[in-house]
Amino acid sequence: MAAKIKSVVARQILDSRGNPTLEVDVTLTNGIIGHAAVPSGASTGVREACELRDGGKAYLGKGTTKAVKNVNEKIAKKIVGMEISKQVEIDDAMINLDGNRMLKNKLGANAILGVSMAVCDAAAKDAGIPLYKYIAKMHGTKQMTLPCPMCNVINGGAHSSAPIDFQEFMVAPVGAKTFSKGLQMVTEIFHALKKVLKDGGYDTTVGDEGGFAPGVALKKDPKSKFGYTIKGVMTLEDALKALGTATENAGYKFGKDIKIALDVASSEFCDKKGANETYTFKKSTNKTLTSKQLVSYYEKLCSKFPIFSIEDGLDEADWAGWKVLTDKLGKKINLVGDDLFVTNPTIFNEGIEAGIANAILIKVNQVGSVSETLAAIKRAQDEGYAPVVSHRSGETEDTFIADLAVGTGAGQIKTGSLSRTDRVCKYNRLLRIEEELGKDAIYAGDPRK
Ligand code: 2PG
Ligand code: MG
Repeated sequence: MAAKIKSVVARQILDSRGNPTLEVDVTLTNGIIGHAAVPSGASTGVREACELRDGGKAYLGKGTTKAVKNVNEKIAKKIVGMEISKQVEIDDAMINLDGNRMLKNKLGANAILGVSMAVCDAAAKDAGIPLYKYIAKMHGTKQMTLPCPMCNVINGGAHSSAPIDFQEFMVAPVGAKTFSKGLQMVTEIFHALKKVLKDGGYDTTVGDEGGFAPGVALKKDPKSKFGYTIKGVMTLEDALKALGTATENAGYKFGKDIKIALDVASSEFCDKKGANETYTFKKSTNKTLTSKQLVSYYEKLCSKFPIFSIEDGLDEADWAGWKVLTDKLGKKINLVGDDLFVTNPTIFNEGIEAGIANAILIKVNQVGSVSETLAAIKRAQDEGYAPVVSHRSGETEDTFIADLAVGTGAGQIKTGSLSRTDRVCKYNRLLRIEEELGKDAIYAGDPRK
């Protein structure tokens, strides 16, 4: 018989942006301890489950001591004594205690999620198997795979000060034979890109997810009182060209070995929501486009560059625009709903009914529990939508999502660039899983094959 929960303890820690978050230890009657830490977003969907923050002065209002207290007092009282293998029952007990399944705003989705992931970790340890295998068992996965990584090497939008409105420019090693070879390819491209940017006069500081955040290119000018003048400003298409140059310089074929995924995160620059949406490139040209014009722009970009995936191409409320986008590009391109679906099985069902998008981003903290996350992935897999497991821009050293991607056989993961430990730790965990699986380590490869 599976062990029971003996104690649940949360504490406040810091995330990769220096904001508080919480981590949770779940201790079992047999002494096993499960552990988890909670991520946090910047470009959040309006229908995401609620992240409970303290408000007030400390930590600029972002403290999580109320969420910590909710775990240590209310949640612990409710779930101590429950059998650790009952993930769905434990998650449901917490959700019912909160009373709001969609928002989880009483206890906080961050409080519930921390416990839910720590429960999953403890249950895997209690079962004596690695986390990804435990998740595979719970999920009924027929074929575990090492996911194709989408590595965010240029950070724009809300994640950096770069004058580029799109949030993420990702390289994906679709032509690699194994995960580790793919990781090597994108890592070499990351370093080649640094040189391309430096040679172009751009600085090579990085944004929130460890990708470069190029702004203005400078050239030496002895006549200027600063010693430099501006040579150019990085545009969206410059960024895409730089990815191509870096790929070729690293010795790989752009469009064959490597393809591009974009997270436009368009809700961040949608001016008018609800009907007749317009979008203004506020960080760059200030140009305003209608949904239809933006869709035409994507068609143009896809004909010029090897783009295989576009996330949040239109605003979360612009469902009419999403229908146009899906009809125009859905056969050729992965159209990923992030803010659109917020990993919520109910909202996702509405989207499936409406025939919009063909892929869903999976973020554990958008919905706030492991069992609901697995339900969203299952629904996607049953409906032929591609699930893309994802980190948040605020991350910790927790690597749960690497195991989640392998265990569910999702096929794709996006977890940032090839720098900063909060990003790289997920890739490193995938390398260890690949080694552990040995000849059974199947690389998912090209998501559109
Ligand atoms: C996204 C994510 C992760 P954030 O929009 O997909 O890259 O960003 O966590 O800020 O929502
Ligand atoms: Mg996104």
